[in-house]
Amino acid sequence: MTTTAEQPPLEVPDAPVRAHRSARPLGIGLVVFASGIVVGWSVAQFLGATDPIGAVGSRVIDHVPAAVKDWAIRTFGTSDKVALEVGIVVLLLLVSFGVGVAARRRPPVAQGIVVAMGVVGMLSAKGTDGIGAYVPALVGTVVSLLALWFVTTPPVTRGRRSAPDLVPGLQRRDFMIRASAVGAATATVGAIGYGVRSGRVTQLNEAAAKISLPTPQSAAPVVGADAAIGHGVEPFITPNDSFYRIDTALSVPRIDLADWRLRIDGMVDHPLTLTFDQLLDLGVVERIITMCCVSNEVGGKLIGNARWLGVPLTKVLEKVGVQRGATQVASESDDGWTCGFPTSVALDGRDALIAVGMNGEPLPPEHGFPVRLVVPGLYGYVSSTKWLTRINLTTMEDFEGYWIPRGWSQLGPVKTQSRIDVPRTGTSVSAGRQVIAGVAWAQHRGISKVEARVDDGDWMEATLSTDVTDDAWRQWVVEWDAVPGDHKIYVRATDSTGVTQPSEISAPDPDGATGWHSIRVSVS
Ligand SMILES: Nc1nc2c(c(=O)[nH]1)N[C@H]1C(S)=C(S)[C@@H](COP(=O)(O)O)O[C@H]1N2
Ligand SMILES: [Mo]
Repeated sequence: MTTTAEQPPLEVPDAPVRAHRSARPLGIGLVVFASGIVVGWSVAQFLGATDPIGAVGSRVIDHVPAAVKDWAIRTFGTSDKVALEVGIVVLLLLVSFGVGVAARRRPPVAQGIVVAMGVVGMLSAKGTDGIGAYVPALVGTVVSLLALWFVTTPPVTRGRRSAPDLVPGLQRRDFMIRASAVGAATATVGAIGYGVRSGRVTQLNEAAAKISLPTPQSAAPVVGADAAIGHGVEPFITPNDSFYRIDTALSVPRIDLADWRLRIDGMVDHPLTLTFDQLLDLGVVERIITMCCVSNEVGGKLIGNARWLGVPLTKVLEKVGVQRGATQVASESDDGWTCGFPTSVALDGRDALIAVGMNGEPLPPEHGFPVRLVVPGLYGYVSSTKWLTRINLTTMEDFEGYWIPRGWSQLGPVKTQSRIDVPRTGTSVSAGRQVIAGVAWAQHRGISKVEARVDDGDWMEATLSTDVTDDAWRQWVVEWDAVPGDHKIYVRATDSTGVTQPSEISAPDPDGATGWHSIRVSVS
């Protein structure tokens, strides 16, 4: 049988009533939290401050045990932030339910939970925007408390009593009316906040797109048609919109160029602060550099190759005068992320760049607008700070970047790797002449040889795309006479120092994955 609120169940009271009970506390809790969160978020937009949910998310990202974060990147890849957001929503639903239950029985407990959540929001935003950082969560908490009071306080004059009370003395109908009113007010404030935010993002994006970057004093190497192997291998240059993205920022920092400064200090003779124009005045060069993430699994896609326009890091280091004993070039981003690498690497002649352009455009916001570091031959986690605001000369002992206390190696030279893009694993191909093709990389050493092997056959040496630069990957292709059956195909690369990739697969943690990539195909 079915029951409605107007027809209290008589025959089987237990089950349906419980269904009502569980729906209603959730309703109360949702109204209470949604109003506070949405209003808090909107206030943050008005103030240009960190929003409480974003702040909590960032704290979770920064304080979650390294193993959990590694697992999240492994499991969800570049969708790890979506996973976190889903997690936050699920958690809020649970807490909402708790508040709803408490509101019915012990109102002070419900108020206590709301205040506790507000305090978490305030503490999470601490240190981001001065005193203003606390305002959004504070306003949100007050709104949630008012909403709690409003939707759970019975009206003075009692109406007809036909349905079980939601909270002692409060009927479902009263609750629905009040919840709708709170909902409408919340939606209005939220829409205004959203409008403010979209307006600001559009304005910053337009300003960013408008900046004209100078012509490089030294151009990137020319990429001939022979650098393109084709056959469905990933292109030599990765377009900006398909370049992998890895960072700890829950929402992409949006930086106003007029406010941006780069500070170079620490163990230097003449600390320096540069505006964007002053940085560009030092002169830019363009270089093709492949960047990859240390979290990339064997065969993974956390790698991309771009033409980077930037000021040579050495120019800036010469200007400030690096002091003897300053063994580490540490750097810091607008969102508080840090990393560092040996000064000897910065000064060994490689094209480390303070980059402002990517593939002929200003850096996209996701990839560090307005300025980031790119260092050939080092994994991103030790070198390629996006939204760069500070370069700090220090020692290897005195400073550890973001990922180091989380269990990753302090040194992060890129390991030689190779990947099979064609055929795709798990697919079937027809017998006869087929190609096996992919990419291989050993940034700053260069790739000298790639070989592929079918089952336990002989290694077949691949044809390589033109050697454009040691700092970029190379595409490779092997022709293969495919015979019917199920096959396993392996690849291995040799770098220009003559070292061939080891076969054993090891996990990315702590300093980059090793091992031969392999795929399975069936030939018919
Ligand atoms: N500010 C900031 N910069 C950062 C990171 C970050 O989390 N925050 N992640 C680093 C890591 S681990 C990598 S692999 C590269 C990725 O750069 P991309 O997102 O442009 O591909 O950025 C690096 N720079
Ligand atoms: Mo990374």
